[in-house]
Amino acid sequence: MARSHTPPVPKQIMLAGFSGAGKTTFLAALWHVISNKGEVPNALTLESPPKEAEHLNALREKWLRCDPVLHTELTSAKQVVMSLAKPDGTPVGTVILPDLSGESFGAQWEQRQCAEATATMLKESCGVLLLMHPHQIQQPVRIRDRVALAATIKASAVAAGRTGSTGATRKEWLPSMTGTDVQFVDLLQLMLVQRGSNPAPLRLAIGISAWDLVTGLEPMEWLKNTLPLFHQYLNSNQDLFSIRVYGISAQGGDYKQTTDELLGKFQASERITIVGPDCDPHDLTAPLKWLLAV
Ligand SMILES: Nc1nc2c(ncn2[C@@H]2O[C@H](COP(=O)(O)OP(=O)(O)OP(=O)(O)O)[C@@H](O)[C@H]2O)c(=O)[nH]1
Ligand SMILES: [Mg+2]
Repeated sequence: MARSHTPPVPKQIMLAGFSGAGKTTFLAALWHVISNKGEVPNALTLESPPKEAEHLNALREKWLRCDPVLHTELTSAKQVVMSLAKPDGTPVGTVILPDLSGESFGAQWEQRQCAEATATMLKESCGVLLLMHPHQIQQPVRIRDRVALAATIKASAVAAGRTGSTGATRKEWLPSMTGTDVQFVDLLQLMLVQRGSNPAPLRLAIGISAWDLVTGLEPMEWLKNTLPLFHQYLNSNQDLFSIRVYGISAQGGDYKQTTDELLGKFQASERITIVGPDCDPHDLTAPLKWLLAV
């Protein structure tokens, strides 16, 4: 009797990050690398064209022209399903990469809400690529510093002989003002909740996007210096997370300053820079290979 053959379940990678983290730009450049077999040696390639090729081609056209991609609206989020192969043609499987709006991640912290589709995706993902933009980090303000500042203002008002109200209005605190550190820890805790009793550590690739804006640091050093609480959380939960940190420049530079230089590159993939473990310099598929364990 012939054995029934069940098709393999597509592997899913969650592409996560708050608004402006660089998710769509990453997808545009990734699509260029994946769909131009041989341009970047050792990169994963396409086994068969995806249904969303038109959307991805439109993103790549913008990327090739050095036009910034538009903010992804909540309603325009897309699932990108790609059948990938190793450079020698060995199939790696079907990979689902969602291009979600950063607002759907922000809402989890600000409104304590998680869309059912996002929760399902988290549950079914074999790994997460978490992107963060180095210029979009909100540092927490310490109460100690606030108190010291308030005392200085009061003392100078007294010295100047001013009494009563300074005329300043009190600004209402909003959850969105919370430090990025805290929001990332919360996001990871939510991911763990969605994974339920899965005993394997969650593979987490952290991508610091716009790496061209960072100078003189290794990606892990940047993470430790810039997001100490988040770094400490990852360090103390090594049984829950298996992590790798990458510096990723999917654009290659700030379009306002470097467009001529970027357009002048012999091959468009030379604009891309990625640094981290087991990375060829322009191979944006390196984090995917690690997340997929191929
Ligand atoms: N300098 C530089 N800027 C980048 C790079 N990648 C992305 N950016 C910029 O970062 C900003 C946000 O990029 P997006 O790709 O739209 O980010 P997103 O995560 O998709 O944002 P939402 O759709 O709002 O969730 C844009 O202004 C990009 O031009 C990079 O490699 N270098
Ligand atoms: Mg986007």
